[in-house]
Amino acid sequence: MFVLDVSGIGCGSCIRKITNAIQSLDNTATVSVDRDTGKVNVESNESPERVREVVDALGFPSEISA
Ligand SMILES: [Cu+2]
Repeated sequence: MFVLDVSGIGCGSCIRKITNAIQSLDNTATVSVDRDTGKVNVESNESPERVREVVDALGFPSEISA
């Protein structure tokens, strides 16, 4: 499991977009988004950097959480 710090999550539609994008990269991924903190927990065999790029490309600036 890894965590991304994601900016700009405003509503449920943002959460769906992010979840769908990660799951189209890895359809076995489990994604859980905390809108208040911007923390996105990801269970995936994809690398954190790859997932971060996908989220970033959607227009949500993101960092891999330390
Ligand atoms: Cu939104």
